[in-house]
Amino acid sequence: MLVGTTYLTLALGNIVQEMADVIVNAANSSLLGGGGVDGAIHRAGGPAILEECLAIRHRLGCCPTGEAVITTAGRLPARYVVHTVGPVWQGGRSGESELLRAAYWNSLTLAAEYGAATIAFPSISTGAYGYPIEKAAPIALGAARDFAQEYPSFREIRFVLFSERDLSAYRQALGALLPYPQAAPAGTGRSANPTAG
Ligand code: AR6
Repeated sequence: MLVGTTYLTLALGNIVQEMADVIVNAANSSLLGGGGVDGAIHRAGGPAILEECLAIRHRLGCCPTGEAVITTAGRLPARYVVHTVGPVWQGGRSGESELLRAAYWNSLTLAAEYGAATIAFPSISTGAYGYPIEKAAPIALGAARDFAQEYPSFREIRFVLFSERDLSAYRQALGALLPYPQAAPAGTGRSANPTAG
């Protein structure tokens, strides 16, 4: 889907192999590494990434849920890794959706500040953190669409899914996503953008 000047795309693959200015890590608050995406990024990227994470911890402390920090990408093909912390799924009534959206939004903001034109996300929170992928996919794609609508920073925002099942959940969510703002009905002369008044 094209939103403004940004393509929102889906791919099946391993995030560590993505050619993009920025890849995003599904990290935890400690920034010390872990399993899943986090383990794969630190293994493939080498020790430079952890060293930079340690320096960030030293300077700023832990990374709260919903926020993001940035390091270089060590041996990975990307230029930078944005490390963000998604929420642990607790049933959906503990602010999980807002925190998940914030994780995407803050990652995009930080990557844009570093001049990235392409960014690749894994499906944050839907592994060890247990967020149901059918609920997470519309939030991920909605955040990307809204960011692309507001800022022309990215040429491509890519979602890299690790299984056919995950890809199909994102495909379904992308199909249901409305381009934003919607085209104004012919002849009304009014914008259908709800925030445009
Ligand atoms: N490339 C793309 N997607 C992947 C990859 C990969 N190499 N590996 C797994 N996935 P998770 P979370 C998918 O658990 O839920 C870590 O221990 C996976 O199938 O990596 O945010 C951290 O240190 C799933 O759909 O991240 C944290 O403690 C999605 O990526 C905690 O896990 C996210 O799975 C974060 O949990």
